[in-house]
Amino acid sequence: MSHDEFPTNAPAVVTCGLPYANGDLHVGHLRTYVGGDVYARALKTLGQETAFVCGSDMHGTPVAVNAEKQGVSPEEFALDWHETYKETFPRFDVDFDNYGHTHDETNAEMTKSIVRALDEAGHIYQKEIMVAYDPAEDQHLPDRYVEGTCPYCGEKARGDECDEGCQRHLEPGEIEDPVSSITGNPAEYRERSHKFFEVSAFEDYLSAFLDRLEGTSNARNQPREWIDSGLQDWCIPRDMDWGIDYPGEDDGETDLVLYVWVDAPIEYISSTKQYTDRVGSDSYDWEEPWRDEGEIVHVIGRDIIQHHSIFWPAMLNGAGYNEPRAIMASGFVTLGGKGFSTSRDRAVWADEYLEEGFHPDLLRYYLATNGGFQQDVDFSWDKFRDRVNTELVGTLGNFVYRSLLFAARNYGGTPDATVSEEVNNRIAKAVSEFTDAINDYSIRKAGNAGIRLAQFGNEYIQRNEPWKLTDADPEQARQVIYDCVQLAKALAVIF
Ligand code: B3M
Ligand code: ZN
Repeated sequence: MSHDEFPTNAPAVVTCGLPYANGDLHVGHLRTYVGGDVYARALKTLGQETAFVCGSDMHGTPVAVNAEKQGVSPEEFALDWHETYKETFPRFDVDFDNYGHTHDETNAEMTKSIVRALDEAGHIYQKEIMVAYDPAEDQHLPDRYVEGTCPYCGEKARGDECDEGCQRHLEPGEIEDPVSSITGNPAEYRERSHKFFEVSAFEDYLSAFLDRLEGTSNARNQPREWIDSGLQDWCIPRDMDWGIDYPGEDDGETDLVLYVWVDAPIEYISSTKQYTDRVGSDSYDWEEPWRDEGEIVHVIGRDIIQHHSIFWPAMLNGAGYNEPRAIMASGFVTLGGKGFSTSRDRAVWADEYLEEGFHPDLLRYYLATNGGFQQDVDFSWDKFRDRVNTELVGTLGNFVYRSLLFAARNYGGTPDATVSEEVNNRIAKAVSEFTDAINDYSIRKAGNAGIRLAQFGNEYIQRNEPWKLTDADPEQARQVIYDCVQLAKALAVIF
Protein backbone atom coordinates (compact mmCIF):
# COMPACT_ATOMS: atom_id res chain seq x y z
CA MET A 1 0.00 0.00 0.00
CA SER A 2 1.38 3.31 -0.99
CA HIS A 3 0.79 6.24 1.25
CA ASP A 4 3.36 8.30 -0.54
CA GLU A 5 2.64 11.97 -0.91
CA PHE A 6 0.43 13.07 -3.79
CA PRO A 7 1.16 12.98 -6.68
CA THR A 8 1.99 9.26 -6.67
CA ASN A 9 2.67 6.96 -9.59
CA ALA A 10 -0.56 4.99 -9.14
CA PRO A 11 -3.95 6.16 -10.42
CA ALA A 12 -6.33 7.83 -8.00
CA VAL A 13 -10.09 7.59 -7.93
CA VAL A 14 -12.05 10.31 -6.15
CA THR A 15 -15.71 9.60 -5.42
CA CYS A 16 -18.57 11.59 -3.92
CA GLY A 17 -21.39 10.07 -1.86
CA LEU A 18 -24.20 9.17 -4.25
CA PRO A 19 -27.25 11.43 -4.02
CA TYR A 20 -30.50 9.55 -3.44
CA ALA A 21 -32.55 10.08 -6.60
CA ASN A 22 -35.46 11.47 -4.67
CA GLY A 23 -35.54 15.26 -4.55
CA ASP A 24 -33.98 18.62 -5.34
CA LEU A 25 -30.35 19.33 -4.60
CA HIS A 26 -29.48 22.10 -2.18
CA VAL A 27 -26.35 23.85 -1.03
CA GLY A 28 -25.88 21.29 1.74
CA HIS A 29 -25.45 18.60 -0.92
CA LEU A 30 -23.23 20.83 -3.02
CA ARG A 31 -20.71 21.20 -0.23
CA THR A 32 -19.74 17.55 -0.74
CA TYR A 33 -19.85 17.63 -4.56
CA VAL A 34 -17.92 20.89 -4.84
CA GLY A 35 -15.46 19.55 -2.25
CA GLY A 36 -14.93 16.37 -4.27
CA ASP A 37 -14.62 18.29 -7.52
CA VAL A 38 -12.10 20.71 -6.03
CA TYR A 39 -10.09 17.84 -4.59
CA ALA A 40 -10.10 15.82 -7.82
CA ARG A 41 -9.11 18.86 -9.89
CA ALA A 42 -6.33 19.67 -7.43
CA LEU A 43 -4.94 16.14 -7.75
CA LYS A 44 -5.04 16.43 -11.53
CA THR A 45 -3.30 19.81 -11.29
CA LEU A 46 -0.55 18.15 -9.24
CA GLY A 47 -0.11 15.66 -12.07
CA GLN A 48 -1.86 12.74 -10.35
CA GLU A 49 -3.73 10.44 -12.74
CA THR A 50 -7.26 10.75 -11.38
CA ALA A 51 -10.78 9.61 -12.18
CA PHE A 52 -13.62 11.53 -10.51
CA VAL A 53 -16.75 9.40 -10.40
CA CYS A 54 -20.20 9.30 -8.88
CA GLY A 55 -23.75 8.27 -9.74
CA SER A 56 -27.33 8.46 -8.54
CA ASP A 57 -28.47 6.20 -5.71
CA MET A 58 -31.65 4.71 -7.18
CA HIS A 59 -32.70 2.04 -4.72
CA GLY A 60 -33.91 1.56 -1.21
CA THR A 61 -36.79 2.93 0.78
CA PRO A 62 -35.67 6.60 0.47
CA VAL A 63 -36.65 6.32 -3.20
CA ALA A 64 -39.50 3.79 -2.89
CA VAL A 65 -41.34 5.74 -0.19
CA ASN A 66 -41.23 9.01 -2.16
CA ALA A 67 -42.22 7.35 -5.43
CA GLU A 68 -45.19 5.77 -3.67
CA LYS A 69 -46.28 9.17 -2.35
CA GLN A 70 -46.28 10.50 -5.92
CA GLY A 71 -48.03 7.42 -7.30
CA VAL A 72 -45.30 6.54 -9.80
CA SER A 73 -43.04 3.51 -10.08
CA PRO A 74 -39.72 3.79 -8.23
CA GLU A 75 -37.86 3.25 -11.49
CA GLU A 76 -39.59 6.07 -13.32
CA PHE A 77 -39.28 8.33 -10.29
CA ALA A 78 -35.58 7.65 -9.74
CA LEU A 79 -34.63 7.91 -13.42
CA ASP A 80 -36.32 11.28 -13.59
CA TRP A 81 -34.25 12.63 -10.70
CA HIS A 82 -31.15 10.99 -12.13
CA GLU A 83 -31.57 13.02 -15.33
CA THR A 84 -32.03 16.20 -13.30
CA TYR A 85 -28.82 15.59 -11.31
CA LYS A 86 -26.90 14.80 -14.47
CA GLU A 87 -27.83 18.24 -15.77
CA THR A 88 -27.36 20.09 -12.50
CA PHE A 89 -23.82 19.05 -11.57
CA PRO A 90 -22.14 20.49 -14.70
CA ARG A 91 -23.93 23.78 -14.09
CA PHE A 92 -21.86 24.03 -10.89
CA ASP A 93 -18.77 22.87 -12.80
CA VAL A 94 -18.83 19.61 -10.88
CA ASP A 95 -17.32 17.61 -13.72
CA PHE A 96 -17.49 13.92 -13.03
CA ASP A 97 -15.45 11.77 -15.38
CA ASN A 98 -18.34 9.35 -15.12
CA TYR A 99 -21.78 9.79 -13.61
CA GLY A 100 -23.75 6.55 -13.63
CA HIS A 101 -26.55 5.17 -11.50
CA THR A 102 -26.95 2.17 -9.26
CA HIS A 103 -29.77 0.59 -11.29
CA ASP A 104 -27.76 0.11 -14.48
CA GLU A 105 -26.46 -3.21 -15.75
CA THR A 106 -22.82 -2.50 -14.82
CA ASN A 107 -23.71 -2.00 -11.19
CA ALA A 108 -26.15 -4.91 -11.02
CA GLU A 109 -23.45 -7.25 -12.32
CA MET A 110 -20.68 -5.79 -10.16
CA THR A 111 -22.88 -5.97 -7.06
CA LYS A 112 -23.88 -9.59 -7.62
CA SER A 113 -20.29 -10.60 -8.23
CA ILE A 114 -19.13 -8.94 -5.00
CA VAL A 115 -21.92 -10.52 -2.95
CA ARG A 116 -21.06 -13.90 -4.45
CA ALA A 117 -17.38 -13.35 -3.65
CA LEU A 118 -18.27 -12.58 -0.03
CA ASP A 119 -20.45 -15.68 0.10
CA GLU A 120 -17.76 -17.89 -1.40
CA ALA A 121 -15.23 -16.56 1.10
CA GLY A 122 -17.60 -17.68 3.87
CA HIS A 123 -18.53 -14.19 5.07
CA ILE A 124 -22.29 -14.60 4.68
CA TYR A 125 -24.51 -16.71 6.92
CA GLN A 126 -28.19 -17.22 7.66
CA LYS A 127 -29.82 -16.11 10.93
CA GLU A 128 -33.29 -15.79 12.46
CA ILE A 129 -34.20 -12.20 13.26
CA MET A 130 -37.25 -10.11 14.03
CA VAL A 131 -38.47 -7.84 11.25
CA ALA A 132 -41.11 -5.12 11.42
CA TYR A 133 -44.44 -6.06 9.88
CA ASP A 134 -47.69 -4.20 9.31
CA PRO A 135 -50.44 -6.77 10.05
CA ALA A 136 -53.24 -4.50 8.78
CA GLU A 137 -51.56 -4.05 5.39
CA ASP A 138 -50.00 -7.52 5.42
CA GLN A 139 -46.66 -6.00 4.50
CA HIS A 140 -43.04 -6.10 5.59
CA LEU A 141 -41.68 -2.75 6.78
CA PRO A 142 -38.01 -2.50 5.91
CA ASP A 143 -35.86 0.56 6.69
CA ARG A 144 -37.69 3.84 6.15
CA TYR A 145 -41.06 2.06 6.04
CA VAL A 146 -40.80 1.96 9.81
CA GLU A 147 -40.16 4.68 12.39
CA GLY A 148 -39.68 4.54 16.12
CA THR A 149 -37.16 5.20 18.88
CA CYS A 150 -33.39 4.67 18.64
CA PRO A 151 -32.35 1.98 21.17
CA TYR A 152 -28.95 3.68 21.62
CA CYS A 153 -29.82 7.32 22.25
CA GLY A 154 -33.61 7.43 22.61
CA GLU A 155 -34.15 9.90 19.76
CA LYS A 156 -36.82 9.49 17.11
CA ALA A 157 -35.28 7.37 14.34
CA ARG A 158 -35.91 5.65 11.02
CA GLY A 159 -35.79 1.90 10.61
CA ASP A 160 -32.19 1.79 9.44
CA GLU A 161 -30.65 4.97 10.80
CA CYS A 162 -30.77 7.26 13.77
CA ASP A 163 -30.83 10.32 11.53
CA GLU A 164 -31.75 12.88 14.19
CA GLY A 165 -29.77 11.43 17.07
CA CYS A 166 -26.56 9.44 17.27
CA GLN A 167 -26.29 8.84 13.48
CA ARG A 168 -25.90 5.11 13.95
CA HIS A 169 -26.94 2.56 11.41
CA LEU A 170 -29.79 0.48 12.86
CA GLU A 171 -30.30 -3.17 12.04
CA PRO A 172 -33.76 -4.62 11.29
CA GLY A 173 -35.51 -5.36 14.58
CA GLU A 174 -33.53 -2.82 16.60
CA ILE A 175 -35.86 0.16 16.50
CA GLU A 176 -38.20 0.45 19.50
CA ASP A 177 -41.94 1.32 19.40
CA PRO A 178 -42.12 0.59 15.65
CA VAL A 179 -44.82 2.31 13.61
CA SER A 180 -45.43 2.08 9.86
CA SER A 181 -44.34 5.34 8.24
CA ILE A 182 -46.83 4.78 5.41
CA THR A 183 -50.04 4.09 7.30
CA GLY A 184 -49.18 5.10 10.85
CA ASN A 185 -50.24 1.62 11.94
CA PRO A 186 -48.36 0.19 14.90
CA ALA A 187 -46.01 -2.46 13.59
CA GLU A 188 -45.26 -5.82 15.12
CA TYR A 189 -42.09 -7.85 15.02
CA ARG A 190 -42.17 -11.20 13.25
CA GLU A 191 -39.50 -13.82 13.04
CA ARG A 192 -37.79 -14.17 9.68
CA SER A 193 -34.64 -15.87 8.45
CA HIS A 194 -32.21 -13.61 6.61
CA LYS A 195 -28.65 -13.52 5.26
CA PHE A 196 -26.00 -11.66 7.23
CA PHE A 197 -22.61 -10.29 6.29
CA GLU A 198 -20.23 -11.00 9.19
CA VAL A 199 -18.88 -7.50 9.77
CA SER A 200 -17.84 -8.50 13.30
CA ALA A 201 -15.24 -10.90 11.88
CA PHE A 202 -13.44 -7.88 10.41
CA GLU A 203 -12.89 -6.16 13.75
CA ASP A 204 -9.09 -6.53 13.81
CA TYR A 205 -8.78 -5.68 10.15
CA LEU A 206 -10.93 -2.56 10.58
CA SER A 207 -8.98 -1.34 13.61
CA ALA A 208 -5.76 -1.55 11.64
CA PHE A 209 -7.44 -0.02 8.60
CA LEU A 210 -8.56 3.00 10.62
CA ASP A 211 -4.97 3.53 11.77
CA ARG A 212 -3.90 3.72 8.11
CA LEU A 213 -6.86 5.76 6.93
CA GLU A 214 -6.18 9.34 5.84
CA GLY A 215 -8.63 12.18 5.30
CA THR A 216 -10.58 14.01 7.99
CA SER A 217 -10.24 12.82 11.58
CA ASN A 218 -14.01 12.40 12.10
CA ALA A 219 -13.96 9.48 9.65
CA ARG A 220 -11.59 7.60 11.99
CA ASN A 221 -12.60 8.70 15.47
CA GLN A 222 -16.31 7.90 15.48
CA PRO A 223 -15.77 4.44 13.93
CA ARG A 224 -13.16 3.60 16.58
CA GLU A 225 -15.82 4.14 19.22
CA TRP A 226 -18.24 1.92 17.34
CA ILE A 227 -15.64 -0.82 17.12
CA ASP A 228 -14.92 -0.50 20.85
CA SER A 229 -18.58 -0.94 21.66
CA GLY A 230 -18.74 -4.07 19.48
CA LEU A 231 -19.56 -4.52 15.81
CA GLN A 232 -22.80 -6.10 14.70
CA ASP A 233 -23.26 -8.20 11.62
CA TRP A 234 -25.19 -6.67 8.78
CA CYS A 235 -28.48 -7.96 7.41
CA ILE A 236 -28.14 -7.59 3.62
CA PRO A 237 -31.39 -8.73 1.96
CA ARG A 238 -34.68 -6.86 2.11
CA ASP A 239 -38.29 -7.96 1.59
CA MET A 240 -38.92 -5.47 -1.21
CA ASP A 241 -39.34 -5.42 -4.99
CA TRP A 242 -37.27 -2.33 -5.78
CA GLY A 243 -33.53 -2.94 -5.80
CA ILE A 244 -30.94 -5.33 -7.14
CA ASP A 245 -32.12 -8.92 -6.87
CA TYR A 246 -30.42 -10.87 -4.15
CA PRO A 247 -28.18 -13.27 -6.07
CA GLY A 248 -29.55 -16.74 -5.50
CA GLU A 249 -27.78 -20.05 -5.85
CA ASP A 250 -26.95 -21.05 -9.44
CA ASP A 251 -28.15 -17.68 -10.70
CA GLY A 252 -31.69 -18.48 -9.60
CA GLU A 253 -33.69 -15.47 -8.47
CA THR A 254 -35.07 -14.98 -4.99
CA ASP A 255 -37.93 -12.67 -4.06
CA LEU A 256 -35.51 -10.51 -2.10
CA VAL A 257 -33.46 -7.50 -3.07
CA LEU A 258 -30.19 -6.31 -1.61
CA TYR A 259 -30.15 -3.62 1.04
CA VAL A 260 -29.50 -0.30 -0.72
CA TRP A 261 -26.27 0.25 1.20
CA VAL A 262 -24.80 -2.89 -0.39
CA ASP A 263 -25.14 -1.82 -4.00
CA ALA A 264 -24.71 1.94 -3.47
CA PRO A 265 -20.96 2.07 -2.67
CA ILE A 266 -20.31 -0.62 -5.29
CA GLU A 267 -21.39 2.04 -7.80
CA TYR A 268 -18.07 3.74 -7.02
CA ILE A 269 -16.39 0.76 -8.68
CA SER A 270 -19.00 0.39 -11.43
CA SER A 271 -18.79 4.05 -12.33
CA THR A 272 -14.99 3.82 -12.56
CA LYS A 273 -15.38 0.78 -14.81
CA GLN A 274 -17.77 2.68 -17.07
CA TYR A 275 -15.18 5.42 -17.33
CA THR A 276 -12.59 2.84 -18.45
CA ASP A 277 -15.11 1.34 -20.88
CA ARG A 278 -15.43 4.78 -22.45
CA VAL A 279 -11.82 5.97 -22.54
CA GLY A 280 -10.04 2.62 -22.85
CA SER A 281 -7.84 0.89 -20.30
CA ASP A 282 -4.71 2.50 -21.75
CA SER A 283 -6.04 5.87 -20.61
CA TYR A 284 -7.41 4.75 -17.25
CA ASP A 285 -7.68 1.22 -15.95
CA TRP A 286 -10.36 0.87 -13.25
CA GLU A 287 -8.82 -2.36 -11.97
CA GLU A 288 -5.62 -0.61 -10.94
CA PRO A 289 -7.03 1.46 -8.07
CA TRP A 290 -9.70 -1.05 -7.09
CA ARG A 291 -7.77 -4.29 -7.33
CA ASP A 292 -4.08 -3.59 -7.90
CA GLU A 293 -2.53 -0.38 -6.62
CA GLY A 294 -4.05 3.07 -6.42
CA GLU A 295 -5.40 5.83 -4.27
CA ILE A 296 -9.11 5.63 -3.40
CA VAL A 297 -10.46 8.84 -1.89
CA HIS A 298 -14.10 9.04 -0.75
CA VAL A 299 -15.70 12.43 -0.19
CA ILE A 300 -18.91 12.11 1.85
CA GLY A 301 -21.19 13.83 4.35
CA ARG A 302 -20.55 13.05 8.00
CA ASP A 303 -23.92 11.28 8.40
CA ILE A 304 -22.63 8.33 6.36
CA ILE A 305 -19.27 7.74 8.03
CA GLN A 306 -20.25 4.36 9.45
CA HIS A 307 -21.12 3.01 6.01
CA HIS A 308 -17.80 4.17 4.56
CA SER A 309 -15.43 3.50 7.46
CA ILE A 310 -16.89 0.18 8.63
CA PHE A 311 -19.24 -1.68 6.27
CA TRP A 312 -17.61 -0.66 2.99
CA PRO A 313 -13.97 -1.47 3.81
CA ALA A 314 -15.12 -4.79 5.31
CA MET A 315 -16.93 -5.60 2.05
CA LEU A 316 -13.97 -4.57 -0.08
CA ASN A 317 -11.53 -6.55 2.02
CA GLY A 318 -13.78 -9.61 2.18
CA ALA A 319 -14.29 -9.63 -1.59
CA GLY A 320 -10.61 -9.08 -2.46
CA TYR A 321 -10.66 -5.40 -3.40
CA ASN A 322 -8.45 -2.52 -2.27
CA GLU A 323 -9.32 -0.36 0.72
CA PRO A 324 -9.81 3.42 0.62
CA ARG A 325 -6.73 5.49 1.25
CA ALA A 326 -8.73 8.44 2.55
CA ILE A 327 -12.21 9.49 3.59
CA MET A 328 -13.08 13.17 3.72
CA ALA A 329 -16.31 13.62 5.68
CA SER A 330 -17.82 17.09 5.49
CA GLY A 331 -19.78 18.77 8.24
CA PHE A 332 -23.36 19.85 7.73
CA VAL A 333 -24.48 23.17 6.32
CA THR A 334 -27.05 25.01 8.40
CA LEU A 335 -29.16 28.02 7.53
CA GLY A 336 -29.57 30.63 10.25
CA GLY A 337 -28.25 28.04 12.71
CA LYS A 338 -30.87 25.41 11.77
CA GLY A 339 -30.43 22.29 9.65
CA PHE A 340 -31.63 22.33 6.05
CA SER A 341 -35.06 20.80 5.80
CA THR A 342 -36.72 19.81 2.55
CA SER A 343 -40.13 19.36 4.13
CA ARG A 344 -39.99 22.81 5.73
CA ASP A 345 -38.50 24.32 2.56
CA ARG A 346 -35.67 25.67 4.67
CA ALA A 347 -32.77 25.43 2.26
CA VAL A 348 -30.81 27.27 -0.39
CA TRP A 349 -31.71 25.28 -3.49
CA ALA A 350 -29.19 24.66 -6.25
CA ASP A 351 -31.62 25.86 -8.94
CA GLU A 352 -32.57 28.93 -6.97
CA TYR A 353 -28.94 29.98 -6.68
CA LEU A 354 -28.41 29.78 -10.44
CA GLU A 355 -31.71 31.47 -11.22
CA GLU A 356 -30.55 34.46 -9.18
CA GLY A 357 -27.87 34.79 -11.84
CA PHE A 358 -24.88 34.11 -9.60
CA HIS A 359 -21.79 32.55 -11.16
CA PRO A 360 -21.10 29.03 -9.86
CA ASP A 361 -17.50 29.96 -8.99
CA LEU A 362 -18.67 32.31 -6.25
CA LEU A 363 -20.53 29.53 -4.43
CA ARG A 364 -17.74 27.06 -5.11
CA TYR A 365 -15.17 29.36 -3.54
CA TYR A 366 -17.38 30.12 -0.56
CA LEU A 367 -18.27 26.46 0.08
CA ALA A 368 -14.71 25.24 -0.39
CA THR A 369 -13.09 27.76 1.93
CA ASN A 370 -15.78 28.63 4.47
CA GLY A 371 -14.57 26.67 7.49
CA GLY A 372 -12.63 23.42 7.70
CA PHE A 373 -14.19 20.58 5.73
CA GLN A 374 -15.33 18.62 8.76
CA GLN A 375 -16.76 21.62 10.60
CA ASP A 376 -20.47 22.34 10.45
CA VAL A 377 -20.89 25.73 8.79
CA ASP A 378 -23.75 28.17 8.67
CA PHE A 379 -24.68 29.41 5.21
CA SER A 380 -25.10 33.14 5.35
CA TRP A 381 -25.79 35.40 2.37
CA ASP A 382 -24.06 38.29 4.23
CA LYS A 383 -20.92 36.28 4.67
CA PHE A 384 -21.16 35.01 1.10
CA ARG A 385 -21.34 38.62 -0.15
CA ASP A 386 -18.46 39.77 2.05
CA ARG A 387 -16.15 36.94 1.02
CA VAL A 388 -16.95 37.40 -2.66
CA ASN A 389 -16.48 41.17 -2.51
CA THR A 390 -13.36 41.17 -0.36
CA GLU A 391 -11.50 38.12 -1.60
CA LEU A 392 -12.65 37.29 -5.12
CA VAL A 393 -13.35 40.82 -6.33
CA GLY A 394 -11.14 42.98 -4.08
CA THR A 395 -8.08 40.77 -3.89
CA LEU A 396 -7.98 38.25 -6.74
CA GLY A 397 -10.03 40.10 -9.36
CA ASN A 398 -8.41 43.43 -8.61
CA PHE A 399 -4.87 42.11 -8.96
CA VAL A 400 -5.51 40.18 -12.16
CA TYR A 401 -7.43 43.07 -13.71
CA ARG A 402 -4.78 45.68 -12.88
CA SER A 403 -1.92 43.51 -14.08
CA LEU A 404 -3.40 42.25 -17.31
CA LEU A 405 -4.92 45.60 -18.25
CA PHE A 406 -1.54 47.25 -17.75
CA ALA A 407 0.18 44.56 -19.82
CA ALA A 408 -2.37 44.81 -22.62
CA ARG A 409 -2.41 48.62 -22.78
CA ASN A 410 1.29 49.20 -22.54
CA TYR A 411 2.78 46.16 -24.22
CA GLY A 412 -0.04 44.61 -26.21
CA GLY A 413 0.44 41.45 -24.09
CA THR A 414 3.18 39.99 -21.93
CA PRO A 415 6.27 42.23 -22.04
CA ASP A 416 9.67 40.83 -22.84
CA ALA A 417 11.47 39.87 -19.59
CA THR A 418 12.13 36.88 -17.32
CA VAL A 419 10.58 36.29 -13.93
CA SER A 420 12.39 37.82 -10.94
CA GLU A 421 13.77 35.68 -8.18
CA GLU A 422 11.44 37.22 -5.61
CA VAL A 423 8.30 36.40 -7.59
CA ASN A 424 9.55 33.01 -8.65
CA ASN A 425 10.17 32.09 -5.00
CA ARG A 426 6.82 33.42 -3.92
CA ILE A 427 5.03 31.33 -6.56
CA ALA A 428 7.03 28.26 -5.53
CA LYS A 429 5.94 28.89 -1.93
CA ALA A 430 2.27 29.04 -3.02
CA VAL A 431 2.64 25.82 -4.99
CA SER A 432 4.14 24.07 -2.00
CA GLU A 433 1.39 25.40 0.31
CA PHE A 434 -1.17 24.13 -2.20
CA THR A 435 0.50 20.70 -2.44
CA ASP A 436 0.72 20.42 1.35
CA ALA A 437 -2.95 21.38 1.66
CA ILE A 438 -3.99 18.63 -0.74
CA ASN A 439 -1.86 16.09 1.09
CA ASP A 440 -3.54 17.33 4.24
CA TYR A 441 -6.99 16.86 2.60
CA SER A 442 -7.77 20.52 3.26
CA ILE A 443 -9.43 22.30 0.37
CA ARG A 444 -9.75 25.37 2.55
CA LYS A 445 -5.98 25.62 2.92
CA ALA A 446 -5.59 25.07 -0.83
CA GLY A 447 -7.90 28.03 -1.46
CA ASN A 448 -6.02 30.10 1.11
CA ALA A 449 -2.74 29.39 -0.68
CA GLY A 450 -4.29 31.01 -3.75
CA ILE A 451 -5.79 34.02 -2.02
CA ARG A 452 -2.55 34.73 -0.17
CA LEU A 453 -0.67 34.71 -3.46
CA ALA A 454 -3.17 37.25 -4.83
CA GLN A 455 -2.59 39.41 -1.72
CA PHE A 456 1.12 39.25 -2.41
CA GLY A 457 0.45 40.27 -6.03
CA ASN A 458 -1.45 43.40 -4.94
CA GLU A 459 1.27 44.29 -2.50
CA TYR A 460 3.94 43.69 -5.17
CA ILE A 461 2.37 45.87 -7.82
CA GLN A 462 1.64 48.60 -5.25
CA ARG A 463 5.20 48.58 -3.90
CA ASN A 464 6.80 48.65 -7.37
CA GLU A 465 4.47 51.25 -8.90
CA PRO A 466 5.04 50.26 -12.55
CA TRP A 467 2.89 53.23 -13.68
CA LYS A 468 5.70 55.51 -12.46
CA LEU A 469 8.36 53.44 -14.20
CA THR A 470 7.16 53.29 -17.81
CA ASP A 471 8.98 56.55 -18.61
CA ALA A 472 11.61 56.67 -15.86
CA ASP A 473 12.84 53.07 -16.11
CA PRO A 474 11.16 51.18 -18.99
CA GLU A 475 13.18 48.03 -18.41
CA GLN A 476 12.18 47.86 -14.75
CA ALA A 477 8.54 48.51 -15.73
CA ARG A 478 8.64 45.55 -18.11
CA GLN A 479 10.16 43.41 -15.38
CA VAL A 480 7.44 44.29 -12.85
CA ILE A 481 4.62 43.66 -15.30
CA TYR A 482 6.17 40.43 -16.50
CA ASP A 483 6.24 39.31 -12.85
CA CYS A 484 2.60 40.30 -12.43
CA VAL A 485 1.53 38.35 -15.52
CA GLN A 486 3.44 35.37 -14.17
CA LEU A 487 1.60 35.73 -10.85
CA ALA A 488 -1.74 35.95 -12.67
CA LYS A 489 -0.92 32.75 -14.51
CA ALA A 490 0.00 30.99 -11.27
CA LEU A 491 -3.27 32.19 -9.74
CA ALA A 492 -5.22 30.83 -12.71
CA VAL A 493 -3.60 27.42 -12.23
CA ILE A 494 -4.14 27.34 -8.46
CA PHE A 495 -7.72 28.59 -8.55
N1 B3M B 1 -27.40 7.77 -1.06
C1 B3M B 1 -27.04 9.45 0.50
C2 B3M B 1 -26.94 9.72 1.93
O1 B3M B 1 -27.31 8.89 2.74
C3 B3M B 1 -26.69 8.06 0.13
C4 B3M B 1 -25.20 7.93 -0.07
C5 B3M B 1 -24.75 6.66 -0.69
S1 B3M B 1 -23.01 6.67 -0.89
C6 B3M B 1 -22.58 5.14 -1.39
O2 B3M B 1 -26.50 10.80 2.25
ZN1 ZN C 1 -29.48 7.11 18.16
